[in-house]
Amino acid sequence: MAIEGEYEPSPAKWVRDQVEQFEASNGQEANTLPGTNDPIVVITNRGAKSGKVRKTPLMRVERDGVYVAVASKGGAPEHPVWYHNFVAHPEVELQDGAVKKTYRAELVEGEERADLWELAVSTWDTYASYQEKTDRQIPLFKLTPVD
Ligand code: F42
Repeated sequence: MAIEGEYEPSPAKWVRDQVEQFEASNGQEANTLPGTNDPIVVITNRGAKSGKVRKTPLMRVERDGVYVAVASKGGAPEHPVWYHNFVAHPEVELQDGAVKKTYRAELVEGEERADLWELAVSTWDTYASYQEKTDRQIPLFKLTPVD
């Protein structure tokens, strides 16, 4: 189901610009982390408190059609705000290139988390240094397609 309502762009300019260029080109431009060849996806989510539509670019971590959203926020001491949005409203939309689908986001723990963390770090090894920078355990959401 499409996530509709008032769209509130990110207050961070580089993030806002990335989403704007990604969407304007149907995912053909601005589809990597700026200055790198590392692919990103854009996840539309709903604000936990405001109910507004938010769009969050994240690194593309994928296996067999399942994606992983890594709440790293550059190794900051606190979770990114979108973490709370995903918990409150687990139905999200993920755009990978030109393809946009609905997914259910679920926090993973234990062995499943360990497996998906390995996938995340083998996809983008900077996540490992972000984990070293912070005392919190970086949360991982598994995103499974909703038919
Ligand atoms: N961040 C990651 O954590 N992991 C990644 O892999 C990642 C990759 C990435 C690639 C490209 C790129 O452009 C950005 C990338 N980022 C990555 C950064 C990511 O897109 C986010 O900007 C970052 O994680 C910070 O997330 P944030 O949700 O804390 O964003 C802040 C800047 C933000 O938008 N804050 C809003 C604000 O107005 O201050 C709040 C937005 C919001 O959702 N508010 C909620 C609401 O109800 O509307 C309140 C929710 C609540 O309950 O508190």
